[in-house]
Amino acid sequence: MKKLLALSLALATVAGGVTFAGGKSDSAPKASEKKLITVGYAQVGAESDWRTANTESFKSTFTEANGYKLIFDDAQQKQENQIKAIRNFIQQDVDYIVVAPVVETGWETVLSEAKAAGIPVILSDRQMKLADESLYTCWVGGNFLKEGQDAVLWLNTYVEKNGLKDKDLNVVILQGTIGSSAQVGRTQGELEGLAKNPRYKVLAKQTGEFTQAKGQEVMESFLKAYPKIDVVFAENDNMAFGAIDAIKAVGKKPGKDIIIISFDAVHEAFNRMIAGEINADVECNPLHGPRVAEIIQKLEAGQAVEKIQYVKEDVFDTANAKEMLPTRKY
Ligand code: GYE
Repeated sequence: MKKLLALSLALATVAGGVTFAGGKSDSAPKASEKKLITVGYAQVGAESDWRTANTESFKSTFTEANGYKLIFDDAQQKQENQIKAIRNFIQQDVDYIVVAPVVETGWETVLSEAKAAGIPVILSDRQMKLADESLYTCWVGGNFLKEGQDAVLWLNTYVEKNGLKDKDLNVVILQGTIGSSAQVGRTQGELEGLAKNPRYKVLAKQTGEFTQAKGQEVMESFLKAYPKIDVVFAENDNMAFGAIDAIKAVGKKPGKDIIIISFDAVHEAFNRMIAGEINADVECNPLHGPRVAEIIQKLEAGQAVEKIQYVKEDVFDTANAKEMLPTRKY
């Protein structure tokens, strides 16, 4: 049998490189012999708990056992590094390029290069602003504008419930990386929502680069400049953690003297809500690895994919944090 198989295989090869498909157990390629799908992931950096969970989601999804070879690049929050990484992926002729773009603009040239090389580009997490939408296949991530709006809606309800309706409330905003779609959407949602109530006064907004250290630093300067701050919007949890330290350092109680509304809803933020230090947290789901894998599998099968795919997200607060924590995956 073996000899016969070998002979047919040789004939098939001579006949034109056709893969021999007879005799199931003998000839079917083993999982390890199948061609792996090579995916280059241009990641933003490692600036936050959210980002760590996102990286982990990609690394645990795009494994050899699952049929992938992942080339992972950490851009340390710099667009120029991401552009370099994408050029490297093109040079290595990867099958797919995935990008979580640091900022929204400035991608036309490098994406045109990927297009010319025939490599599909999938955007994940943050979006790009492009004149030519054909430069990427699709995008999957959170609805940042809605997140900003939801944060203000939560504040409106809180104000109503706690009899603060007739009080003027001074607000400061710790923004994410300026020009990132996560910052742009959240800030827009916050400002538009806050503008609807003349009792909300936005004292200042400044970037804390989505990091705990910078969030603390900016909050310290806000506390020095403004003696009465009532509400902080922190555009991610790590900046909220930094703000909490800054508030404690001036002898005030985070969550009580100053209302803190944050974004992401990572594990540690739930602990802080349980401790009463963060009042509310707008969820942003980082577990995009399996979502991107599903997109790639559809593309491999020649199926159409939706261009824009929003992930459903909730809002949590001190009232349900304890009950929800055990169900949280990041
Ligand atoms: O909120 C923040 C991270 O782009 C949604 O980036 C993401 C944001 C997330 O650094 O923690």
